[in-house]
Amino acid sequence: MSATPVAPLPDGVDPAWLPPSALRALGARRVRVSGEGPLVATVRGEVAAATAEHGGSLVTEGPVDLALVCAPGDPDGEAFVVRRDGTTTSVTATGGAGLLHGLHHVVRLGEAAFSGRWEPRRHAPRRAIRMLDHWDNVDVHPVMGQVERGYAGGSIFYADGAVRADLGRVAAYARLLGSIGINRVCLNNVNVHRTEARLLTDLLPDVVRLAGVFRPQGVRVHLSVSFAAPMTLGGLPTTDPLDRGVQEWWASTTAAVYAAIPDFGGYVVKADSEGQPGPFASGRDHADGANLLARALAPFGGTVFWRAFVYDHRQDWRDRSTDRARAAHDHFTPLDGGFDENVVLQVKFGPVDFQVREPVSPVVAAMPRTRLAVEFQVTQEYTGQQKHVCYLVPQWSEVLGFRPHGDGDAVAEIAHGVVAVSNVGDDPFWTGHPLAQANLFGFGRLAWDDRLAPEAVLDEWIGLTFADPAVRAPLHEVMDGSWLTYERCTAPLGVGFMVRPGHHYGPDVDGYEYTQWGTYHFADRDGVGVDRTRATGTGFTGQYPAPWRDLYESVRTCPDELLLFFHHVPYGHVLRSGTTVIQHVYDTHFAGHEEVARTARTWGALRGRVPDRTFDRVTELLAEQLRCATEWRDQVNTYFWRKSGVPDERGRRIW
Ligand code: GCW
Repeated sequence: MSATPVAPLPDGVDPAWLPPSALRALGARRVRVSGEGPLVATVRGEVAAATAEHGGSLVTEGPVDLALVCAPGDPDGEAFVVRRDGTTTSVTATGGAGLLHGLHHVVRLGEAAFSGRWEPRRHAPRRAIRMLDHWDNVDVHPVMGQVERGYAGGSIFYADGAVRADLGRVAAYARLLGSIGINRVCLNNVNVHRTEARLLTDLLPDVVRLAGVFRPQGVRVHLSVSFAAPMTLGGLPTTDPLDRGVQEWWASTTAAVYAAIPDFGGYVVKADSEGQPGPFASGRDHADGANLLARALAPFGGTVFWRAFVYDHRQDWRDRSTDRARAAHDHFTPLDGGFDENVVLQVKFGPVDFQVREPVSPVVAAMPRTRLAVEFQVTQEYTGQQKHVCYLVPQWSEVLGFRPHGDGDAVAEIAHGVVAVSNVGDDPFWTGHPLAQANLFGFGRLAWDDRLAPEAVLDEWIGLTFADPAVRAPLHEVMDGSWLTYERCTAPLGVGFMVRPGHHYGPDVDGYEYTQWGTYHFADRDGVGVDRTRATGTGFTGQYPAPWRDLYESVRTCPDELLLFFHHVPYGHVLRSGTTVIQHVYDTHFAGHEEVARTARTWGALRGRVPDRTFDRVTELLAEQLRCATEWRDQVNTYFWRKSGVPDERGRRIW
């Protein structure tokens, strides 16, 4: 009856949503854990620690309050059944992973797991692929730092040019991920630099150590690989996917990985994108490229996650015929049906780049014969960089619930997986902003079940994280609507960007307007927005099936929040809401600023109710958020007032 002790939290590190208090209800009970295997040992370790802390006991016989039973059946099963008979609650699963998920289900229920009568219920994840990608570099990159788009310090995996000797922090992270049902992690940046490429070869023994830390939590590890590796690491003269030597190199390299890590998950590839090498160099397409790696992985059950983020990043802003939003669909839909079974095409949720508001990528509906994963950013590159409160679960929930064909399946049902870029670093709070922990938690919960309501997910997070029930209502006030507040403060009506090029923080209305990146708003004295219609624009609306192709095409039916993504309209254009575009810009920026000010006041009342250092950190960051909201308000309003000459009808101060 083995038990794996719970990894101790390194000194000074915040317990996130698993402080000892979160396990109080379970820890006060008599609990039995039956079954064997590494994940059952993890469950037993959790129960041993919780009962030792809270006065209950881990027993092997006699009556119990909670029975956690790993029964014969599919050992890889992730589902569990929870029931209550008389005074005993039981969780039954056929696999260790299912039992671990069941344990954490009970933890989330708290006292409710041990009272009342309820019907037995089976819980199963809505999809098998629930993954976090880390954009961590081994070395500190001169421009991007150690974690690309990381806002929580350095990497928890790497330090001083190598995998850390002490993986205690990683063990604590793995436990957090296991508790929310994340089952795959990619360990390095999709932009694969020189040292990081070697994780696949001579640095592999260190990857073995990392895999060993994630395994007891049911998480398989992946590596981002460079498509050029046969040349850069293997010394071959080509990377051509149809070349025998290249195929053999990938086959033998991959076999060596599996010899060391039998449950290795597979590869993640960013190819022919933003300077990363890919199959285009040999005149091949992305199916050739993806299948090359898929065939190397297939004998071992591995998967290649091939990113669809392919576009021209050296565009001429004068060229109105190229539309970055079109790129993924243009490149990939002709290849539908050409990808091997173990390829997952990883598609960013929107057609451009993780903006606060974008339509759902048309690729999702257009590749029925390809396995797809939808990619989100938990890291807040464009949503406040973990300096601002921005609870993103409502955004992800909306995307996953979107029905590309009007009726029929939602994105959540079409996609085989959901993947997100992690927001974690070596910051004591894990995520820089303590409240950004809710995004990490929420991503896992939504990946498991996209039908969960964002407020309910937040409620779970609050209940686990904070011992004082009085914080619940104010925290909902601070967080529930924070994504929409963020949208009001920043680029209006789906037009996107308006951030400072490079670091992407703070307002800079024209920052990207004359760049090569393909992200423009086209504001002039008469109007603003990008014409992506079939009638007069780039034709992007035509990438959607009915009804959206027509709903987006017409200014009368296009949803307000996406109007400027699809249309260039005069400032006086009247939105479906009844206000003009220009007045909407003013109103939302004044409102967003006021909402941030109110948030700061609501938070201020929590002093003494949350841990002091959490209180202080959030308070400090809210001051920065308010400063930034002021800057956004004044720059955006002033910019559009100067362009349009239309005054605010309420006469508020514009500069
Ligand atoms: O959002 C953009 C980021 C890049 C990132 C790229 C990608 C890893 O600005 O930093 O590179 O997307 O998703 O590949």
